[in-house]
Amino acid sequence: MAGEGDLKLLGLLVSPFVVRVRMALSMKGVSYEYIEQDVFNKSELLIRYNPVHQKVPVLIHHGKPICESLAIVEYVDEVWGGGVAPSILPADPYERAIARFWAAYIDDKLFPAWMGVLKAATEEEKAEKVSQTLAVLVHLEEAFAKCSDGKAFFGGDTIGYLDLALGCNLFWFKTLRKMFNVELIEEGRTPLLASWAQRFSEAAAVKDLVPNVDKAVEHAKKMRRVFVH
Ligand SMILES: N[C@@H](CCC(=O)N[C@@H](CS)C(=O)NCC(=O)O)C(=O)O
Repeated sequence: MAGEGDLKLLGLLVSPFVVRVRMALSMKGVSYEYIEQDVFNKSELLIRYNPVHQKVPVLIHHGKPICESLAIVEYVDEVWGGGVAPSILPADPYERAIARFWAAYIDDKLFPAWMGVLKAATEEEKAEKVSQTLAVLVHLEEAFAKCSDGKAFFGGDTIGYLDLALGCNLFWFKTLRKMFNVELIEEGRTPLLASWAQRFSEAAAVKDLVPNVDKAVEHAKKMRRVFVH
C-alpha cells in the first residue's frame, strides 16, 4: 500500500457513500486512518471538517477536508493516478460526462427510492418506493448496456466510477431483502445488472470492503426508530 502519511477518512461502516470512497482508495492501494463516526451524535471533528452538510464521508488530506463521496472519488483518482492501478474515471471526456450524469442519477434518484423502502411507515408507502426503485434500475440497466459496451463493468474491463457509484448500494439491497423480502435486482427484470452485481461483489479490489448485512440491519432498525413514527 502507498503510505500517504496524513490521510484520514471520517466514515460510518454501513454508509454506501463511505463504502464507495473506501473502495476507490483500495483500488489505488492507498493506506489511510479510518475514524468511525456516530451520525446520531455528531463529533466536533465531523462538524469542523464538514460544517455545511455535517455528513460522512470526509477525506482529510494533509489537514484539508474534501466532502461529498463522488467528489472524493474524483480526487482520489486524480491524486493517486498515474500508477499501476487503473483509472477510475473514463479517459474520454464524453464518456466521463456520461459517467458523471449517471452517478448523479444514482445519488439523486436511486438512493432516495431505496431509502424510502427502509423508512416507509406503511405497506402502501413501501410498495410505492419499491416500484420507484425498480423504475430507476430499469434506466440503469440501459445505462449499463451503453457504458459497458458488452464488457464486464460500467468502466469496461475493470471497475470504474459508475461501478463504484452503484456497487456501493448493493449490500443495502441484500439488507432490504433480509428485512422486507424485496428483490430489487432480479435476473428477470434487469438481467445485465444481475450478472454485473455478481461480478462486482466478487471483484478482489472491493469485496473485502462490503459491510456485513447484519450490521446494516442493526443500523436500519435504529434509523426506523428515529425516523418512522
Ligand atoms: N451526498 C453525500 C451523502 C452523504 C450522506 O448522506 N451520508 C450520511 C450517511 S449514509 C450521513 O452522514 N448522514 C448524517 C446526516 O444526514 O445528518 C455524499 O455523497 O457524500
